[in-house]
Amino acid sequence: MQANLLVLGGTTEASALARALATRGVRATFSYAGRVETPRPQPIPHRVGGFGGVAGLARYLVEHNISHVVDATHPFAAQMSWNAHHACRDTGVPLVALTRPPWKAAEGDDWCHVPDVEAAVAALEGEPKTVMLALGRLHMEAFAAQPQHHYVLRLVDAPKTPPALPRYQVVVARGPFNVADDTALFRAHGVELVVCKNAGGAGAEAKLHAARDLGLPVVMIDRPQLPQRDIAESVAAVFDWLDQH
Ligand code: 3Y8
Ligand code: NAP
Repeated sequence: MQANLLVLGGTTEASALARALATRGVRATFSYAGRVETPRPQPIPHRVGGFGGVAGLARYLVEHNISHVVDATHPFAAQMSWNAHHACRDTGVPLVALTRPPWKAAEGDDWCHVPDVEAAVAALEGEPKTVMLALGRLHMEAFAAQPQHHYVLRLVDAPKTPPALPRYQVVVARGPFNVADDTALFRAHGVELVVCKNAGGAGAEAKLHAARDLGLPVVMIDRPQLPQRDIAESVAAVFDWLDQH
């Protein structure tokens, strides 16, 4: 069967895969949820928006004659990953996840691991601090439960409505980020603590090096539960998997 891939994107690795697929002339469609105003353009055809749950995705796979699905979404895009797992099981379309290993604390790191955003909020109990929330837009409102802090919010797009936090500063920026800029950012705002997700990958890890260099503690949110599926940890491994399926 002629390959016709669906790539569930939104990460650095997904974009690297799209470039490799374009170079090799493999037929593929790149999929965005439509979460940000101007998602990065891709060198292959793309679509934007949800599929309509498991049933909507299964219908899309059949109607578009998709031969393989590569789930290259962010490790915290758990709903999408579970939907892809179920839709591929229901339709028999082979599925592989292109993912990156979780970050591990190294010498000089001061991390406090928490299971989810709620636990990260609870971990901020205590004296007012300047806190870097490197979580994007979806979870920042939860931190209104700890109003004593001054929050530095890094967002991809300027917020349409002011965040419901008493004291904050918005920094509009999209990654991948680098250590020098993140170190300068933390210094400029007098950041004393960093809250982030264990995204893994190179596009978001600069803040961890900056935190280590500045001796800042990190509240690290561990990954959500993801389905059991084939895993590829590099673009090359995806092509090896495709050769076998
Ligand atoms: C829409 C599409 C690429 C992909 C680049 C990666 C790296 C830079 C670092 C910090 C952490 C955060 C956030 C982050 C990073 C990469 C990658 C990554 C973290 C874009 C993109 C889309 C999104 C969605 C966005 C979320 C938000 C999360 C910001 C494109 C730029 C915090 C995750 O405003 C919103 O609603 C933003 C929503 C989901 C998490 C959240 O809950 O707010 N990503 N990010 C995708 C879609 O529509 O399908 O324009 O590139 C992609 C990237 N963001 O090809 O170069 O590979 O992870 N994205 C986190 O890691 O915690 C920022 O600030 O230090
Ligand atoms: P999510 O919570 O797992 O998914 C919620 C719903 O959004 C899904 O059920 C699906 O809607 C739709 N969706 C998600 N990803 C999609 C995609 N790539 N293509 C089409 N529809 C998609 O997802 P999320 O955490 O909001 O992430 C959304 C996007 O941002 C993903 O592309 C992800 O890779 C990227 N991203 C997320 C994070 C993060 O921290 N969560 C970080 C970096 C990048 P239907 O059920 O209607 O199909």
